[in-house]
Amino acid sequence: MTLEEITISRAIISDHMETLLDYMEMDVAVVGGGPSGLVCSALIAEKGYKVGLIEKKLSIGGGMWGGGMMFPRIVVQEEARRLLDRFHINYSEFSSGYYTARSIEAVSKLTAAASDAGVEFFNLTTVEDVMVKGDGVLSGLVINWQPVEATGLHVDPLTLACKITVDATGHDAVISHQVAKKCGKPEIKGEGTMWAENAETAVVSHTKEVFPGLYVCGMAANAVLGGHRMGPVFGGMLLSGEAAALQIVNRL
Ligand code: 48H
Ligand code: FE2
Repeated sequence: MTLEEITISRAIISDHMETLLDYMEMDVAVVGGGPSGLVCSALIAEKGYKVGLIEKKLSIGGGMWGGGMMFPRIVVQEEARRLLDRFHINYSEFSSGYYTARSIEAVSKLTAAASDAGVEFFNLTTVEDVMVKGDGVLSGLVINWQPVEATGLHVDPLTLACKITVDATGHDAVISHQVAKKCGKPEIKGEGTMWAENAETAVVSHTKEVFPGLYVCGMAANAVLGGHRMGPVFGGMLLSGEAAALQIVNRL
């Protein structure tokens, strides 16, 4: 067989362009491919919904790659151990109720699970604004290529429609801030100081719809609703992603 460059190029463009056109309308758009967004998108897609995960960076995984201060390990507490099992992430017990896992394995397995569940990934894509029309519901996302944002080029964006959006953009809670700026709500309470135990409980109870059509999960939930930070313990991120998925699946 001969390999033909133009066929290779056509294959890439045609395959992804078809996907992009298909995902101009989706059930759930999860913004941010960190641990909470990965769990959330995997568990919704697993139920058969059309889920797109939009991530501005080249790689999926958010802040989990780096573990704690670049030691590539995460800690997961007893309450979330079942999710490590659920996603086949290996771990060992450090002391009673504290488990350590390798951050690279954790990211890879969550990404593989989301992919297997049918999540479509749109990396290098930044959500720069939201669509909210007369009914006051967030019904779409305004997207652009990340290099356009990074280089400051004046290139107008495109828009896609989604029934539900999940702000899983981490500490910056980018989508919630943008909605608050343009629509006057939700109120952004801001993230608190380091207080792991409190933060880990709060991140799950803060996982909710904060504006019609917009849910927050992961660190964004604590940033919007005023929770503390927890450092490199990741149980709360996994549990928050799961909590968001359960609420959204119930609603769809
Ligand atoms: C597309 C975007 C945009 C945008 C941002 O930070 P993350 O890992 O988020 P979580 O909440 O799943 O996990 C938080 C965890 O990593 C963490 O930081 C913890 C536990 N910290 C505790 C502490 O004390 O510090 O991932 C968010 C993702 C990133 O990959 C961003 O690139 C992406 O969202 N993102 N994607 N469009 N506008 N903004
Ligand atoms: Fe963090």
